[in-house]
Amino acid sequence: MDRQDIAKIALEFVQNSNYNYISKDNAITEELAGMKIFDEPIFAIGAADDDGFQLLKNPIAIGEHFLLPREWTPNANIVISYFFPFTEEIIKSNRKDKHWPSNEWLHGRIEGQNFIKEFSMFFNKKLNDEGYESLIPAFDSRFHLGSVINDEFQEFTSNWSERHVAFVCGLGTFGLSKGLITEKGMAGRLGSVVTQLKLEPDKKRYKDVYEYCTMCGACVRKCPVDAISVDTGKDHKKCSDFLDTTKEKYKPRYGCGKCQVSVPCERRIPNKSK
Ligand code: B12
Ligand code: SF4
Ligand code: SF4
Repeated sequence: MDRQDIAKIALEFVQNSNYNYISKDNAITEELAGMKIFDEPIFAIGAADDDGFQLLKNPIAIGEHFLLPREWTPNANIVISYFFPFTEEIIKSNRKDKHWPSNEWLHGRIEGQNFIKEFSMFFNKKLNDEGYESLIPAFDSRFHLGSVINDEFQEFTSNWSERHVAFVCGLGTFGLSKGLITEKGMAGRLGSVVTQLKLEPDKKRYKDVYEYCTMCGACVRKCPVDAISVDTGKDHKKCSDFLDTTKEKYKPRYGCGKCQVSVPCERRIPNKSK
């Protein structure tokens, strides 16, 4: 399997899989039946022994609880990180109301994440079938949210952070809002597979953690609960509390993502020269 094969597998899945389309039974309103969730993804490949992964064990970045690719699967050679951008329909819909998420965005959060799971499992099986040991950390039984750091339980962390992994693989950099900015922007979802397959890792086009962000502050103004600040960064608790409020209103779904739409990094790397 080479890069072209990977791109082909993903393209076919995104175009043809039923998981990428809202079914009649799941649709929040009748008109949303058949809505497409994601466009064609982008990939980046990182070496399993890239020093960047080791750096994530530093508590400033993630912490000791972050598991290295070879702690997930000992014979890993590479990590394949992918970003699926939301379709224009989902993005456009969430630009309208300044406070509440659109129905389309709610589908993107819930059915979109289910798609990421199904794609990851499909891709992982292809790798296994070709004889490569591989694993999807985010859907492995050892994956966990939260961790005890310096005797205190930290809720907003995990032992496999997709954005940090994507950063090390070369997929993009963080933004002020803490979302990852990729060549196809920020509005979408991430996933990754750790595998024994051997491919040439990507060259990173950046050095700094926030290199793609212009610090324009548009996300600060978009956040309905003032969770983002140019001076102090992002308050995960405020954001999470608001997501809980949306959970009460839109049960069984939830979401927000206002900081990812109508912003210069929505669908691209913003232009720093402007
Ligand atoms: C917990 C969680 C949350 C929490 C807290 C977020 C958090 N900690 O980042 C809450 C509930 C608030 C949340 C909210 C949302 N989330 Co969320 N969430 C996660 C989850 C499950 C784990 C995140 C994690 O492990 N964080 C680890 C900690 C350490 O991250 P951090 O504090 O931000 O890290 C900082 C430090 O490391 C610092 N740093 C300091 N020194 C150094 C040095 C180096 C080298 C580096 C790299 C960094 C670094 O920089 C980082 C950024 O500031 C991931 C899925 C996953 N498995 O990754 C999704 C995920 C991050 N969420 C996602 C999304 C889309 C959302 C929402 C938009 C919800 C929605 N869909 O409506 C909001 C948006 C919030 C925002 N503005 O980014 C996407 C992000 C997509 C993207 N383009 O970035 C993810 C990746 C899910 C996915 N599969 O796609 N989320
Ligand atoms: S809206 Fe502006 S400040 Fe916020 S993450 Fe995007 S580029 Fe950075
Ligand atoms: S997801 Fe919503 S609440 Fe959280 S930071 Fe973005 S705009 Fe603010």
